[in-house]
This record gives sequence, C-alpha cells and structure tokens, in this order.
Amino acid sequence: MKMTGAQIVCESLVKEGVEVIFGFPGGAVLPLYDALPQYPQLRHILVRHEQGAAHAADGYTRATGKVGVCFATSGPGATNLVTGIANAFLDSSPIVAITGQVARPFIGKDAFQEVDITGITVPITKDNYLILDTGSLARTMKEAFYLARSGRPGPVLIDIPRDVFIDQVEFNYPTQVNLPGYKPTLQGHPAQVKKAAKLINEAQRPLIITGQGVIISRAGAELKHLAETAQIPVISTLLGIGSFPESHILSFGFLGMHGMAYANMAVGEADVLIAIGMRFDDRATAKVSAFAPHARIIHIDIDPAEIGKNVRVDVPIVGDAKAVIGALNKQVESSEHVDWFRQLDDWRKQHPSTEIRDSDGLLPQYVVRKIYEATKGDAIIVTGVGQNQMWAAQHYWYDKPNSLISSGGLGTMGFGLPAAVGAKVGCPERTVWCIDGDGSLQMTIQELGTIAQERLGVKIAVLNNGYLGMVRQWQELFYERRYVATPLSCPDFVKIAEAYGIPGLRVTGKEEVVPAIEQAMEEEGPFLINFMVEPEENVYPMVPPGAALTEVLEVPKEEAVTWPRRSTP
Ligand SMILES: Cc1ncc(C[n+]2csc(CCOP(=O)(O)OP(=O)(O)O)c2C)c(N)n1
Ligand SMILES: [Mg+2]
Repeated sequence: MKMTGAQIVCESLVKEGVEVIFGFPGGAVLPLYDALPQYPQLRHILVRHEQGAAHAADGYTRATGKVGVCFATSGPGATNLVTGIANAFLDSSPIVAITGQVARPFIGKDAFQEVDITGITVPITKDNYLILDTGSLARTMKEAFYLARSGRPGPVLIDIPRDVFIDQVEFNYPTQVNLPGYKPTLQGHPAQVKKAAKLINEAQRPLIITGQGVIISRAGAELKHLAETAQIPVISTLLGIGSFPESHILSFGFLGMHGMAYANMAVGEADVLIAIGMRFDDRATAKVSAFAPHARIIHIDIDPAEIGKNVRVDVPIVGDAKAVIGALNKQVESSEHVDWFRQLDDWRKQHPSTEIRDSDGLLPQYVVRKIYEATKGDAIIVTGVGQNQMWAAQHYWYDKPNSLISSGGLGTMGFGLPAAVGAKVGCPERTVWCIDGDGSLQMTIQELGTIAQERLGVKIAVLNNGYLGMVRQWQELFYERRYVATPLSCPDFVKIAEAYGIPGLRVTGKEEVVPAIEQAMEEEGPFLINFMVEPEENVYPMVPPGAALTEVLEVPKEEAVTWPRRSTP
C-alpha cells in the first residue's frame, strides 16, 4: 500500500510499540504533525522547548525501559535537541529523535532553518541518518529502534526532509534488520567467565561495583544471587543506584566524588573488584592512578570500547550483564568473608557519610529525608544537577531499579523538570518527585507549561539555596570563598507555578517541611514546594578534584550529629 513519508513514520512508530512522542512543531515537520491525528494511539506531548523533548524522552525511557521518542523541526528545533541527545548518549539512554529538514532541493543552500544536524550529532548519537530516498524510510525507522535499544543503548537521530514526508511510496515494514557490522556480544566468553569465577572464588576481599548496565539489562536477580552466594559486598555507581536494593545487608552505598566514604575505602582495600555495567567515569574513580590499588579487576560490559578505556582491567568480559552474571553464578562457590565485612562495618561506623550538621535551620538533606519518609521510599526521584542531585542520591534510599533518574555523564542542569515530565507520562501510577536546584530549575522552568497543559501530577521540591550551590561549594573550598557568578536571584517560584495554574508553597522553617510534603502528596495534580534551605550548606563526603578516592572530606566532626542511615538490617 502506498503511503506518505509522514504516514510511514507514524506507522513505524506504532509497529515499534511507541505510545508517546515528546515534541515541538515547525515548518519542516508540519506534514508529519498533520498526519498525527490519523494515529490516535500515538500521544503527542507538546513541550515548551525542544531540549525538554529530548530530556522527557530520556526520563521516559529511564522510568519505563521503553524507547523514548522526540520530534523537532529543522534548524533551531534540531539544535535545541542537541544537549538532550548528548545527555542521552553519555547515559546510554535509548531515544529516537526525528527532526524535520529542509526539502531535498534546498539542502546545502543555507535555506531557511537549514542546519546540518546529522553532522552536528555524529559524536553524540549511536548512529544518525539523513533520509534522501523515501523508499529507505521504513527500513531506517526499523534500524533506528533496533540500534537505540540493543547492545549498549543510546540515541539515534533520523533527519527527514520536508518533501520526503509528502512523497508517496509503497510501505513495507521490515521484520528484521540487516546490519552486518553491528552484532552486540551478549554471552561472555566462557574462558573469561571461568577466569573471573576463579578469581572470585579465591578472593579474600571481593567487592562488586554495580552500574546502570545492570538496570538496563534487568540483571538485578542475578546480581543478588551472585552477591548472596559468595557473600560479596555491593556498592554502586551514581547511575547504578537501585540496581541492588540499598536496604540489603550486603549494600554499602555508592562510590565516587560524593559517594560514601566507606564505599570508597572498600575500593581502596578490595583484592578483587567485579565491575558490572559501569564505565569507570572519573567522578566515580577519582584519581585513576590511585584507583583500587590492591585489586584485580573483572570488568563486565556490553560495550567493548569501555574495556580498558579508563582503568587497567585484568579480566575483561564483553557481554550482557544478565547473561554474564548468570554464567558466573554457575561457577561461583558459596563463601563468607567475615573479616572483610567486619572491616566494612567498622569503616561505616567511623565514617557514616550521610550524617548531617546539627542545625535548627532548614537543611536540604532533611527535606530529602522527609520526602523519603512520606513516599515510603517508593517514588521515582528525578533530580537537577549540583548539590540537590547529590543530596537526592545520598539521603533518599533506593531499593528498586529505575527509581533515581539523574543526569550522570553530562551533568546537565535543566534535566530535572523535563525528565520528570517523561517519567510521569511513562509511569502515571507512580509518585514522581523532581528534586531540583534553583539554578537548574531556571534552565527549563518553562516545562511547567507542559506539566500544566497535560495535568501531570509531578511534585517539585526546589532546594532553593540562592546559589549555583555546587560551584559555590568549589569556590568555598578551593577558591578561598570567592563567590564569582554563583549568587543567583530567583523569581518567586510559587507565584510562577501559580501563573501556570500549579499550586505551591514556600517553606522557610524545619517544622513546615512535613505538612508541606503531605499537602503536595494529597494534591492529585502537580505541586511545587520552594524550600528556602541553608544557603551555604555543603555536600559531604567529598573527594576533592585530583585526589584519590580514599582522600575524603567529611562533615567537620564538631558539627556532625549522628543521624544514621535507615537502620541496617
Ligand atoms: C548546563 C550546565 N551549565 C553549567 C553547569 C555547571 N554546574 C554544575 S552544578 C551547578 C550549580 C547548580 O546550581 P543549582 O541548580 O541551584 O543546584 P545546587 O548545586 O545549588 O543544588 C553548575 C552551574 C552544568 N552542570 N550544566
Ligand atoms: Mg542552588
């Protein structure tokens, strides 16, 4: 049957099981938008800025595990997607971005709203396409979805000239893809798996680092089996939070610049490190030359390019986390590491890492803990970037995968609100809290319009410290408190929300925190709370830039009160 290019795009989306598109129209994509009403099964969500469309697609995929889709027009529409695509690329989020392009006869002529978006996005997409032959459109759609979700997931962009949307060709959706150069390895090499199992069985101080790959591969059960059988403590990366229940007796927090001191110390003393679905980001390893000095490293990852990229690896295993851990589990013997656990427990007692300053003021960490209590740990938490992000990671405890959604690799301020839109659209039955910074929120605050128009019950907690707090913290600690360009004025966020038809509250005192959160939760729709938190509160622990993972700054002892993590079982 003959169809227009626009219909082919929509038919393909339906065939791929897509239910939601985040987008923003314009001239080059008008024919695509004009076809949408023929496909009522495709819900289009109008964002307020294309960056929001890409972040929403990203948040959607992280909350649901399904591919996120966004639309934008040519030129500025397409370039506005770029930050969101780069964010998805660095965090391995499968999104498919469809951009309009000027009509084929105008390409290369600096036509109105022409930009070479495939050129621009080469280094930040898994692959991208410019469609010059309408006959290749259906096959390209199929490939794009396959590429986005298979192997190490990532963003794929398809740039479609306006006249291709209008062109009519025969529509046949392929049942298979044929990509000879692209065959992700799923099963780990048996000889490598055997070597790894031997190392694990002989280890005295083994340690698992679990990353986002374990979440993507849905390998939580296999991981638990491995850790429990061989009695191996588990720490996670920032994006790996939730891949292993944080309340589990074998869980020892997350590592890195703002990770738990005891998790970092464990890396410093481990003799065998089993790193799964993580990529040794420099925020996780700190000074690479001092990373895991006593450990033989087993690195399991689906992307061969990650092996040996940042740290030396003794036993590389390329494969899917679920398959490889499953294979390991057949060879790993049950074990105990009593002394090792005693050591870890001692470190945790000496360096509780999530203690809070003794203060009558409104501390941001306190706010996060009260959100944790009010939601019983069962919400999806989406964060901005900066201190707010680290407090959300440290002071909320995550027992389930896909429950902390945060910009890791790119550290994109402005990610929070639109990603929360995506998460809530994907999981309408879940409670979604966006814990954001006053700076981050102002980067994409216009998405309040999307939340209002779609009546999305996103709860927003602004940790308003009046600063670009994380940068201020660096200035305080490493630039002798010269606060250049970090004090930040804000609009009245409650009034802004109100202008969008979203109710809100301003909270200035500790005692108002719980009632405000309760009110937000009672409200069916969206709600914003502007928490006026202590302006110069710092995130601890902190590994200063350039230092080794174990050289940790902690809350100054005289100020600390022991406010322990939820009691360890
Ligand atoms: C788009 C972008 N620009 C700049 C930065 C650098 N940066 C990292 S954290 C931060 C401060 C964030 O301020 P805010 O959102 O208020 O969060 P806070 O640290 O105060 O909680 C800045 C400027 C960034 N990560 N992203
Ligand atoms: Mg701030």
